[in-house]
Amino acid sequence: MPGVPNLEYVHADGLESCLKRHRNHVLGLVAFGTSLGEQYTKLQPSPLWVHIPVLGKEQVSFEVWSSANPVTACGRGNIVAQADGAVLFGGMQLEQPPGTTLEQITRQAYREIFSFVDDLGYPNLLRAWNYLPRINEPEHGLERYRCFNVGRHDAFISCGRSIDPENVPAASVLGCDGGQTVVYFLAARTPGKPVENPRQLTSYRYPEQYGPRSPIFARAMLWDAGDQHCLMISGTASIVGHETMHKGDVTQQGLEIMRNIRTLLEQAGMEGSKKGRMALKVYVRHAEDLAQAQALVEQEFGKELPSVYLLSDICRTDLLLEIEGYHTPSH
Ligand code: 3EB
Repeated sequence: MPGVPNLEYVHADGLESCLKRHRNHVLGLVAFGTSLGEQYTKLQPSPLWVHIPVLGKEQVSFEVWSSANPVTACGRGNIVAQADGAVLFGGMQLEQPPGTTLEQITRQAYREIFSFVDDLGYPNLLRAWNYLPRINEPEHGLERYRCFNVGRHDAFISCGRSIDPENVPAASVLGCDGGQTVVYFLAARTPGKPVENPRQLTSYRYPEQYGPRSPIFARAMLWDAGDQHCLMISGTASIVGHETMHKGDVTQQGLEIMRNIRTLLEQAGMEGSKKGRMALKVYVRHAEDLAQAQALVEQEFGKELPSVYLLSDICRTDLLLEIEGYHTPSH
C-alpha cells in the first residue's frame, strides 16, 4: 500500500537534506517567496514558484510533498507532474498575455488539468491550490477572484464534471505578487470523500452577491489509502453561513477559523486536533497581524506543528486571515 502523501514545510537550509531523504519519492515541490535563487531552478523536480512574501526570519519556504513509493515524472503541456501509482501531484505557472482575461486563463488551466488527469488515470481531483495576481482588483468591471470563479465554473461544466460532491475538490484561492497565476493539485486513482462544514454554506450554493458564478470547493477532502487516511482542509476563513464574521478583528476571525477547523475534524471522524499530525499554511493579509496569528495557532495546536506564514491577499477583502491544513492521524 502506498500510504498517504507526506507533507513537509522546509526552509532553504533544510531543503537539500529533505530532497536527498526523499530522492525519487518527491511528488511535488513548491517554493514560496519573492525571490528564488538561481540554484533552486536546477532542482529535480523543479519547483513551482509562488511569489508570496514569507513572514518570519526566512526569505523562502518550501512545501514538499513526498510518497513512500518511488514516483515517475509524467508532465504534459503546461503541467509539471509526478505520480506514485495512487496519487498524482501536478502544477502549472501561467502567464496572462495582454488582451487575455483571467477568466480565459482559468478556464484553459482547468480544462487542461481535467483532460490530463483523465488521460493518466488519476481522474479524481482531491485538492487544488490557486494563486492569482491582483486577486482583489477588477478586470473588465469584475473582481479577478470572481472572474476566476466564472472560468473555473465553465471548465467543470464543459469537461462534464457536474457540480456535486462527486467532482468537487478541496481548494485554496489566494493572491500572489508577480504576473504568473499558479495552480497546483493532487489527484488520485480512487475518489476521496468530500467533507462539508455544517456551520458554513456549501460553497457552490453561495448566493449571487459573491459573484455571477459560485466558488466550487469542498470544505475538506478525506482520502483513504487503504491502511491510512488523510484530511486535506481547504482554505478556511471566518465565515459562518455565507457571511464574513468579525470584520476588522483578526483575533476573532482567528477564533472563528479554529471553530471551523475543529468542526471539519469532527465531521471527518478525526476526534480532535491533538491526535495525529497537522500541518498548516497560514495566510495573513497584513504583516502586523503575524504575531496574533501565530499565538492563535499555538494556542490551538501547540508549538511543534509544521507551518508556514505567508503575506497574502484573501479572496474577500474583509477577510484578514485564512488557514489551510493537512491532517494525518497517528496510529
Ligand atoms: C470561503 O470560505 C473563503 O474559491 O476555491 C476558501 C477556499 C475560499 C477555497 C475557492 C475560496 C476557495 O469562501 C474563500
